[in-house]
Amino acid sequence: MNAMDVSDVGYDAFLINGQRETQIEGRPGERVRLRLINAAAATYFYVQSSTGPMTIVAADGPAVQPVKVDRLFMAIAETYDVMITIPASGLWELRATAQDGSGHASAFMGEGDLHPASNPPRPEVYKMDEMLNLALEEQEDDPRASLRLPRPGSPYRLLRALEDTTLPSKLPRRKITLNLTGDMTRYVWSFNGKTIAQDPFVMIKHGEIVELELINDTMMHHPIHLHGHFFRVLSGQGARSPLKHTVDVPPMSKRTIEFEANEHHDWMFHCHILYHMMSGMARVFRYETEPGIESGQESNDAHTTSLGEHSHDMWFTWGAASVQSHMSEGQLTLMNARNDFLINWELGWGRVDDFEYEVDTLYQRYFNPNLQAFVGARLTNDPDAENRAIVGFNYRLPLLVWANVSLDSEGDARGTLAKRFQVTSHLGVFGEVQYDTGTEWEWTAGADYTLIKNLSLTTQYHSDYGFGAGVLIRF
Ligand SMILES: [Cu+2]
Repeated sequence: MNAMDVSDVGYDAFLINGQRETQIEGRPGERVRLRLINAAAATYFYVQSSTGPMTIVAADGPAVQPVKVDRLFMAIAETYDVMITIPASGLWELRATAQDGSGHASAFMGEGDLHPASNPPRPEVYKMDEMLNLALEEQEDDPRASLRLPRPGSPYRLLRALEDTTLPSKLPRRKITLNLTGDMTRYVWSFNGKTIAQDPFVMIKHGEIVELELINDTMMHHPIHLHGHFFRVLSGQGARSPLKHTVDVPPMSKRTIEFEANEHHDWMFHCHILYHMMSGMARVFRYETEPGIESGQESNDAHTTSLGEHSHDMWFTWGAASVQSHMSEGQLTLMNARNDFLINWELGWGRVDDFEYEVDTLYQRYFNPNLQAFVGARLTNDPDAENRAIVGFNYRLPLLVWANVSLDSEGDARGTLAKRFQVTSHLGVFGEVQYDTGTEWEWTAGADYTLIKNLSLTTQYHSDYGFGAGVLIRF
């Protein structure tokens, strides 16, 4: 997966009310109130209507002062009510385009000649400009600045509640900062670097105001959602700050929200990209025990007593294997947020008299994206080596060069430098050079071309096994 991917999951289709194309009731000339609900598991949408600007009249339920937008950026779990007028003649389109530009869903109104809606420009996945521009435009005095971008941000600065939403000033305040953290390569998402399993609870007290500062340290948007409370999104509307239950936090940006802690027990707080939530980007806001109120822990309500599937980091497996004319190499991994069980192999039969193998079976501890340490066994039939125990670490150097250093029970040391470079979205090149005090120098270099998600063509030169080609399978 590319580090700059816009979305995590590639989908075959996008749907409105279960269909790629749907017809909305409404007669020519009629004014229609549409309730847009982003019910996707992992997709932000840009919504545009060919009838012209849409008038937002409600956000996440509560009404807001009417405000017009040309293109509406909708985070997962957000809802907006918008007003549009169906023109006297013609077939008009409301289009929801996936943020990554991979497709759209359409709802049509009226009848006659088609007036299509448009897509925003596709994202430039290899450039940071888009994120940077959005972050900068959101700082402008003009609250519409970020909405004039071809790929606009959320319209929060335009959202104005109908009434004063100020919270009682006599209540005590608690300020909590949460950093949105994650590692797309490893696919672990968290708050403050910890998954919900590692750090489940944020303790709050009934009768206080909780101010939350959400700082996004990642390269993705995250739709952050709180159960059971409406929060005020503090984005320049003062006393009329809008009430929402979900807020988009753009890459390398921050949002401030506040709410009155007027409930009891436990409330889920999580990224609404469901794969992020399940990988750990979630917390439980837990009310401290109050006299006369059963605490969440003692309650019989299963919802509050147990973290359920969030109580442990999820395990998953993946692997990659090349089968080539001269050799095979690959890896099988069983992992959760911090732990890996790995089998790495390199088998060769080109240019050597006998089939050779080296297989590492390792337990690896993941400290951070730059550092992992491992211990395990190395099995080989190399005449210059024998089966042995090994211990070592991986360290990520600048320019994404990986260094791997290990020591083994026979007293040999090994150092490896490896680099992979993605030339285009399909073509990658890689190289690796290794020195072992026992078996000495070894190096390899090659290229692969991605055909489909699970299959690439690959070609590789190896200093022991020579040149060959074959396929690379990911599973
Ligand atoms: Cu997320």
